[in-house]
Amino acid sequence: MAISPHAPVLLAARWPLPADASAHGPSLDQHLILNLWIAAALLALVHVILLIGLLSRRRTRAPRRGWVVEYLPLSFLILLFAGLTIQAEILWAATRYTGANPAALQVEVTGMQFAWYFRYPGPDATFGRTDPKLAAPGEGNPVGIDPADSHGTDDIVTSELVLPAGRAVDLRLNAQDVIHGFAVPEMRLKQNAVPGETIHLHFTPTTPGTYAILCTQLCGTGHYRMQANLRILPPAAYSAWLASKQTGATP
Ligand SMILES: [Cu+2]
Repeated sequence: MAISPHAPVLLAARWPLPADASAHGPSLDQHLILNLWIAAALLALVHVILLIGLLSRRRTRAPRRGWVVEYLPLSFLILLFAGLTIQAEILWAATRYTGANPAALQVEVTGMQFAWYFRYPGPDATFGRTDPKLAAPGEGNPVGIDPADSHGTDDIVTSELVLPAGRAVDLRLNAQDVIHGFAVPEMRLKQNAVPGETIHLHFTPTTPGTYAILCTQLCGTGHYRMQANLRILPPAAYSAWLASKQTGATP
């Protein structure tokens, strides 16, 4: 269910996109397919017009109503593509700027050469301060939590992203060294993680399962192995997972 089989793509009756497992995914897919149908229809139309032009007798005089064949179709195309672009921007912004849920689950995502780390704020619901100079993956502190900040003592850091199905999530993307690309095809999410910036990405996962988190920026020699798992659990299983992490975090 989670990962669609890609081998018989050419013969498959269904659209060969990865399974949709987020609330905003279907509207993005619909817009993509609408764009492809419009492009295919315009391609066919252009060839029909070209064929008519080739087969019809050549005119000896220039047509009087040039604007009908030039400016009218041009205006139509400008409006069509502007409309499609605006709709695409609205869909893009829905996971960045609009529709943020104040009650969303907060998780920090940190990309580094060549791994993803995920941090949950713990029972105090506040992330502790971090300092890249304190980052020490070998000592269990890959994101550099400052021990001097009491908010950080209950923070939970994991190498897999575990989220409950049906709840809004607000990811804050960071990068420690170079630009990494956070991408989960089944969630229809793709966003660069940039050093020195915190970029928010919000969405609601819907379908429990295990999905691959990829890095889509060529970030160094180990780029190919920069992957992590996203596990979407039913809410009760998520609560149990979080509780097990919290007891594990207490010294
Ligand atoms: Cu990377």
